[in-house]
Amino acid sequence: MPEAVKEARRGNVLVLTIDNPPVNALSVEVLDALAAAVERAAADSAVEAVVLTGAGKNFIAGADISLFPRIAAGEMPPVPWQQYMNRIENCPKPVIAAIQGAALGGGLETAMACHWRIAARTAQAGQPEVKLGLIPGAGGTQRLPRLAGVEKAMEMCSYGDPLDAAEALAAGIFDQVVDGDPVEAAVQFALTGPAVRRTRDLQDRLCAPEQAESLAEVFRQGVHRRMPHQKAPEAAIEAVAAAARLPFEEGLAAERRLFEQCLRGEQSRALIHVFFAERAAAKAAGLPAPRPVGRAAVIGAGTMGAGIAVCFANAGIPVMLYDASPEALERGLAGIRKQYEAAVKKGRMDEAEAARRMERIRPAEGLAEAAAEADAIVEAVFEDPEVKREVFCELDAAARPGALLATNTSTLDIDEIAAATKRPESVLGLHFFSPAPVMKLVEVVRGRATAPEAAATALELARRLKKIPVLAGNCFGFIGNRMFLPYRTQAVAIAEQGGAPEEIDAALTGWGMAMGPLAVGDLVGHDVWLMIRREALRRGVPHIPVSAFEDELPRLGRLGQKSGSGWYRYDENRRPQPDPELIRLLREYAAARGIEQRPWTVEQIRERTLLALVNEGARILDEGMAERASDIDVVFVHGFGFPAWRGGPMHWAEAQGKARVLARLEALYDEDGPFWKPAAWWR
Ligand code: 3H9
Repeated sequence: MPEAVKEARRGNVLVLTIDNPPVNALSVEVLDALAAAVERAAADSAVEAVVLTGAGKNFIAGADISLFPRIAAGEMPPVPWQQYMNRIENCPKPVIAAIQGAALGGGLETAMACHWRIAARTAQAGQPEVKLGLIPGAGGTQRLPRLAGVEKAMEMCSYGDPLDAAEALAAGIFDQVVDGDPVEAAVQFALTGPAVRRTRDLQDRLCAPEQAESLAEVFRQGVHRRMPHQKAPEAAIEAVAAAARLPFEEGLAAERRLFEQCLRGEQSRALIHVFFAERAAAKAAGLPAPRPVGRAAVIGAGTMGAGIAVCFANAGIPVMLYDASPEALERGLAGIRKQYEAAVKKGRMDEAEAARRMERIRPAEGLAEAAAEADAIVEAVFEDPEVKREVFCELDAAARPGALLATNTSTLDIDEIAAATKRPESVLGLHFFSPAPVMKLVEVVRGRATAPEAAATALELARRLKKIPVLAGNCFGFIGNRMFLPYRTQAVAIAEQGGAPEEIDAALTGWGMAMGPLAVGDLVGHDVWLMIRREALRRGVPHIPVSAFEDELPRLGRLGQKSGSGWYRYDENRRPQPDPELIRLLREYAAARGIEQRPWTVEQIRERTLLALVNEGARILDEGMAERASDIDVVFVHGFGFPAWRGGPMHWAEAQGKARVLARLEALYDEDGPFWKPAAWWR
């Protein structure tokens, strides 16, 4: 086995390089080797200083995340993370961190246990543990406030967002940022005979305990808003506040206690599951190498098409944009220009960068002109099968052989669309979510004839667009919308049976969903839902009731937010208000059809909607329409506002116990009929 920590001498300076691909994560072996190497250097009279760095692109991406579930499950003993850091910090000779790329989590903690930090411009410093449901556990909550002050440390540890090199320098975390090789700079610095400056001994950036407590209160309110229901952010705030109140070693003890609590909690198990699920989703076994994509085209310049063009431009891929209506094309381009202007105003990019990106998006006068040079073409025209088939017929005539022909449909049959071409092997679905530049999820939908090479090209392309791709089979609604339909069907059914819309939605947002299912209906628009339901019925999707109260809404002019009313009434700021008129219509509808009215508890609302959701997920797995249960979790976390801290619907269901879910589905089946027929997956 290659050595995890390599040693090299530069005169009297010992350079230690952590070499644990792909990201130098801190395994127990790495930590053992590192601490031992530092201690050997301390005892070696020929060594005057130590430089510590990482091999490859990153310094250290943190503790090896795969250890946490094993420790929590009692499969391995806890790792004395803090002690390893103390062993580095207690070296009597100066230890200098030379940082490139990511110094995240345990990586930043290692850097802070060193006596000095010299970083490249590419470096990033962050304590992202809260995103895994954890807090820093290797002394970060105590050392960071000593370098950057309590406020900055609370911000970094509770929100988890990393700083770039310039920000980390300004915050006092890095001592120097250099343009060249940070190792070279660190060696030169070591030769100047720097002091041994232990972070634990620094006091001047700490504030009074009372001030730390008021800061903590402000941050608690912030995380309640931005990360509701999550426990780790509050624990992180408490641990950082302890740094201002307690001596260093007692602060470490407080951190240990809070870290342990988080590690044993369900939220960290769920968030770590999502971390690995995201990375697994982008991989599929047995696919050949992807084809290169140098140029792209987008057909349709509406909200989706324009958004997808922006994704290409942001990733550095030149893209032609075409719309059959010149006005729509002009509107699309104007909207894109506005987006970039707004990004410049907010300081998210400079003017030159915005101009470069805008320059990559070229309007095309005809579809053939747009398609001719493209290696990948995404169609995003109106969701009408006839229109789409026409577009694909034209694309077939115009596109280069081998070009990827993708449709952004969310509900139509990929095979029907592919049949409009003589090259169905090149056709697949690339289902982006709205707003396309923001939403990370892309469903890559394989039709019956889609060639493995086309799927591989689409996966790689999505990764280049910085998306999280998930492979799906060609069934109605693919993974996400297919599961969302029965979930919403249940929400509507509960409303028809006496539930108040605001109570139904609150039951689910209170559980962690970003939006309630009925409010989502108003957001998407009831004309659109009606179309989706009609398509579902046309395609013979089982257990979708042929009529529902929601179908009445478009006829009543209640299209949702865009018309000012739907399940709710909306004020000019699109804030929802319960609507007595809606309730009257709803109860009338139920009375006319003899639908029995009953009271609904929060628990019953949650059980019915969530079991409908996960049972459909299980059917998708039965049919092989998703590769793995964790892919479904990724779809819901990144496309449908499912709380990541519950791990996604299938993780959540498995955490309840498959047998328990099955028993509840069987009970509902007996009570309420075939809608609840349990999928085989539960057995
Ligand atoms: C922590 O440090 C707690 C501390 O307080 C310590 C005391 C308790 N461990 O993302 P990528 C794998 S918690 C294990 O595609 P990129 C990843 O699974 C940790 N594996 O690359 C993937 O494997 P595969 C705090 C890890 O270039 C491969 O590396 N740190 C870890 O797009 C490539 O990953 C974090 O939360 C890890 N720590 O992005 C940082 N990190 O190829 C987590 C990555 O088999 N990491 N892998 O699928 C990241 O944010 C990104 O990986 C990074 C690189 C930005 C570094």
